[in-house]
This record gives sequence, structure tokens and C-alpha cells, in this order.
Amino acid sequence: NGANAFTIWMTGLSGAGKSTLSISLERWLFNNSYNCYRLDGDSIRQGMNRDLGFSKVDRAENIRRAAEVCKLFNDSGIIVIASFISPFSEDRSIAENIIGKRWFHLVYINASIEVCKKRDVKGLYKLSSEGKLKDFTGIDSLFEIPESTSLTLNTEILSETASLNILIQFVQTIITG
Ligand code: GGZ
Repeated sequence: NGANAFTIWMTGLSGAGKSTLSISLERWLFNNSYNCYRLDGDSIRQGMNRDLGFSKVDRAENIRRAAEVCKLFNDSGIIVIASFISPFSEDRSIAENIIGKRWFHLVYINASIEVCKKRDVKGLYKLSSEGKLKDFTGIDSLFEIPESTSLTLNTEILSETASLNILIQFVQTIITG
């Protein structure tokens, strides 16, 4: 990675705001003439990782493959915005090692399980509470809160615009080194 590209890796519960913020950040980078690519768990799981489910082993493989793709993009000079629940510390740390510590920036999109349940944008929390969705993160599958992050955004307190502005400031500090 000689081109100074890096990966913004967003972790957080389903409904915390990862995809929303990553799409807005992608737009900002694009508008400011930066090459970037967005990798999202939801879409990667429909293509490259459609053979994977939500067991601990499958999540680990999902994250490993995603991180390898991030590395390839970064090597080619493209900034990556990766948004995956990535609930396990061990898997996040494997991702960091694949991408390289220098180029991996962990951003925790923090909203409590109660708030995510209330938002329930996709109705998955309801399905899970009815027993129709197994191993759902925050309900019957663990989310390990990251111990150390490059940035944490509390989307319960911050508006979408406020979160985005902080995220953009953070990315600008990485870009200007
Ligand atoms: C967690 C699930 C599950 C289960 C389906 N657990 O909010 P979404 O809907 O649009 O995005 C979530 C996505 C999670 O994929 P990731 O690749 O980010 O997960 S991980 O990093 O843990 O591998 C959610 C949907 O898939 N979804 N079933 N059981 N999320």
C-alpha cells in the first residue's frame, strides 16, 4: 500500500447507523475527488459471501474475506469504507492484521440495543423476538463492545448530520496525515 489509502471499518449493531453513515461518507469522498469504495455486510452477503450464515465461524470467515478485499482495494490506492456488524473482538483484530494496523481505522457506531430495537428499520428485531430469526446480534448472539477505537459515534445522542461531520473531520485528519 504505497498510495496512502486506508480503510474506515465501522462496527456496531444492526440499526446503529453504519450503512447510512457509510453512504454519506462515500458521497462526501466522491464529491471531494477521492477514490473510494464501500463494502457493506448486507450486500457482500448477497454476493461474494452468500455461502455464509451467522454462526461464529461464518461471521469470522465473512470478516476475513471482507478484510482481504479491503486490503486489495487499499493496495490499489482506493479508500475503503467497510460496514460490518463485526461483533467479535477477535475477528476485528484479524481484520486489522490483514489490512495492516497503519491503514485500519476502527469506528464504533454506538447505539444501544433498546434504541436499535425501537428503530427496527428492517423488522429484523421483531422477527428475532418472535423466534423467527436465530443468532441475531444483540438478541441471541453476542456483540462485544470494542475496547479501543479510533472514533466512537453515539448515534442516540448525535444527529445524522452531526455524526457525519465528526466522521468527515476524522477522515480529513487521516488524509492530511
Ligand atoms: C445479524 C443479521 C442476521 C443475524 C440477517 N445477525 O442491519 P442489516 O440486517 O441490514 O445488516 C445486517 C447484516 C449483517 O451482516 P454483517 O456481515 O454485517 O454481519 S457480521 O459482521 O456479524 O458477519 C442484518 C442482516 O445482515 N442479518 N441475519 N442473525 N445480522
